[in-house]
Amino acid sequence: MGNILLAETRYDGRHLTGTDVERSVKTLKDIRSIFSDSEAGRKLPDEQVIYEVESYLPVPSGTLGGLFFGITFIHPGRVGDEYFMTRGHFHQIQDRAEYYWCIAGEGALLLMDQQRNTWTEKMYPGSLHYIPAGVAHRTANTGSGVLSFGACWPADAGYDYERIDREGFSKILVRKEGIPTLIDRPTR
Ligand code: PAN
Ligand code: ZN
Repeated sequence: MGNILLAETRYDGRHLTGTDVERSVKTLKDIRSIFSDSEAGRKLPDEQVIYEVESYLPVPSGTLGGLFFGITFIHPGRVGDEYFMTRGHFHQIQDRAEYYWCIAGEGALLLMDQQRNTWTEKMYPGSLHYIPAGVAHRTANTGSGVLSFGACWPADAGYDYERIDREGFSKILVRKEGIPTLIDRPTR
């Protein structure tokens, strides 16, 4: 191959591999409070894996003009009627957008703007999602297998998890008569 370098990090259409790939796992005990039905949450094991992320962060967090890349895998399941989902966040720097694309499984992308209007986009293999700047994002697995999706976002976007921990999304995604349905978040 002469002087053509081989990339050390690889994406085979399903997984990221290479020494620079970071992995994180979220179990129920890490995120129990994001689910509305706390009684149902208490009945499930602490170590229940909800989602895993493989990420490639080639520049330091905060680098202006840099890009991050990640694959998220959400396991199938529900806490009560609410589908397993990610914690969800606004970006710390509000005017930072992001791309998601669905690789496998079935799910929904929940989006919430600054006025707390919440809507969803269906995720299926091949679906592409542009998350506009200033919009909070969370994904839920509505299928019976693993939902996996890719993401690409600016390295300086940062994460504001606290606002979602404090205020939640205004709506939640639940299984109602077998169908994923967006309903107002019950007041606790
Ligand atoms: C994604 C998310 C990933 C996990 O890479 O970070 O799906 O979700 P939480 O970060 O909400 O736990 C992304 O949106 N990055 O900006
Ligand atoms: Zn994000």
